[in-house]
Amino acid sequence: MGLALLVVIWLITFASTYFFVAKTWWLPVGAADAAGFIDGQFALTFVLMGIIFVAAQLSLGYLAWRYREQPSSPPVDYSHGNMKLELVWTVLTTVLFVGLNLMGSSVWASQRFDQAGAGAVQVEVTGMQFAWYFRYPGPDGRYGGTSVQLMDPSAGGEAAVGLNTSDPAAKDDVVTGTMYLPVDREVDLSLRSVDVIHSFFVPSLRFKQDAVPGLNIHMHFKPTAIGDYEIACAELCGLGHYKMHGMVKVVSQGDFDKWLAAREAEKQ
Ligand SMILES: [Cu+2]
Repeated sequence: MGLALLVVIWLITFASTYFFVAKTWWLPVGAADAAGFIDGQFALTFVLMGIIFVAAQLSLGYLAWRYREQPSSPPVDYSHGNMKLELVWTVLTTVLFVGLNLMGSSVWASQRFDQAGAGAVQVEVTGMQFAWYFRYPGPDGRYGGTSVQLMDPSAGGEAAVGLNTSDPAAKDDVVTGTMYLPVDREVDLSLRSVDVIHSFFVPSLRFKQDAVPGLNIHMHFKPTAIGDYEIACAELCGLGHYKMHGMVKVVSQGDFDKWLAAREAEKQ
C-alpha cells in the first residue's frame, strides 16, 4: 500500500508539472511593452512554486512509503506539532508571497497610477452585458458627455454608451465595436462599465483590469506588434458572459489614421 501511494503521488506530481515545463497550455506571445517584465515575473513565480511543489510532493510520497505499516512497526506516536517548524515555513511563505508581490507591483502600479505620456492615444472602453464598445475622442481630443439616462444597450454604438449627441465635444467622438490601436504608441485607456463588473482581458497584451460600474479606471500600455488580438471578459457577468468577446487590431500609425478618418467621415 505504501509503495502504491508513492507511485500515485509521484505520477500525479510529474504529470501536472509536465504541462507547465513543456508549456503545453501557455499564454500567447506577448505584444505589449510590459510583456517581457510580466512574463519574467510569471516564470519566476512558477519556477519557485514549482520547486516547492515538487519537493513537497516527492517528500510526501517517500514518507508515505518509508513509514508504511509493517509487522515490525512500533505503536503510533502522537505528535503535538513542532512550533519551530511551523514558524519557519510560515515566515518563509510570507517572505515569498510579499516579496513576489512587491517585485510585481512596480509595473502594475505604474500602468495604473502614473499619467500616460503626452501624445498617447485615448480610448475609452465600456463593458456591458454582453459587449465591449470603444470610444475615441476625435480631432478635438475631448470625450463628449455621456449619461446613464441615454444608455440604450440594445441600440448599440453611441446610444449604448449613452453619448450625449447635443454636447459639442461629442460631435467627433467615434464609437466602435472593434478596438483599433496604432503600434508602438502609448494607449491611455479609460475603462468603465454600464451594468455589472466586467473584466477587460487581452492575453496577448498582458492586460487584465476589472471594469466597475461608477468608476472610470485609467491604464496605459504600449502595443509593440501589429496583429489581431482577442479580448475576453474575465469576470463572470451573466448568462451571456461566454460570448462577451471582441478584437483589438494593432495596425501601423498610417492605417490607424486612415481608419479613424473613415469613421469620422461616416459621421458627417
Ligand atoms: Cu462581462
